[in-house]
Amino acid sequence: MAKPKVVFVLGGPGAGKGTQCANIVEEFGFVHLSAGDLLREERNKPGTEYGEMIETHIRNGTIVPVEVTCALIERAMNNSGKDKFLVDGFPRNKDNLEGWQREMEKKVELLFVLFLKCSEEVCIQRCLKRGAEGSGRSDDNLESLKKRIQTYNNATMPIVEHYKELNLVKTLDADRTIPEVFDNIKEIFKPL
Ligand code: UP5
Ligand code: MG
Repeated sequence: MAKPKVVFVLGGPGAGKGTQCANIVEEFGFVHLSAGDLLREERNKPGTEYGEMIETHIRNGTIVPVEVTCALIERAMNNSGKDKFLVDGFPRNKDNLEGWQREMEKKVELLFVLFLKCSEEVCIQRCLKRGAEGSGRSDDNLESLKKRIQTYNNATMPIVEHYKELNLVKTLDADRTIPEVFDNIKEIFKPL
């Protein structure tokens, strides 16, 4: 059997990863797995041993140990019964990358990394707006956002650079409108 196909979707907080993944699902039939959504879901499960640990990381914009995140991603892949995945917001640091390489790299085919490049100001404004509109996310506040941006610059950008060296990164200007960004995305996904 062919290996499942994976596209990593990376970009700063509020870059539009979730929004564009939803568009890709609709038009190209991928399954969307947001690592952040999987962690929030796990956090909210009654009786989970990880709830507090996950919430502390989310509020502080730091990154949950890969053993937890990678297991959630693998389980969601297996439970879906599908074979094309958008893995959104992962891998975001060296620990994530190494854990993925240990556990998953041989089991899947990584097609490419979709990198939504977005300016810090735009990222912050979008998340603050979402918070003001009642997202309920405990990290959509200025204090958490500053930490999320810092982690993104210090820990996640080196992962993007790692994949750039492997010629696997497709970069998009994500400061633009949702349909403008998606037009570019379509050009990338159509030939697949
Ligand atoms: N919006 C989107 N696109 C727009 C556009 N082009 N123009 C105008 N508005 C646009 O979008 C954010 C908001 O902006 C929405 O209101 C949207 O309508 C609007 P969204 O699509 O949600 O952006 P996204 O990039 O998905 O932003 P998100 O906040 O989800 O990104 P983060 O990477 O910060 O959040 P994530 O959920 O991935 O992670 C949260 C935390 O979980 C992390 O900080 C970390 O603590 C933890 N985590 C881990 O520890 N490990 C992981 O592997 C993953 C997460
Ligand atoms: Mg998201």
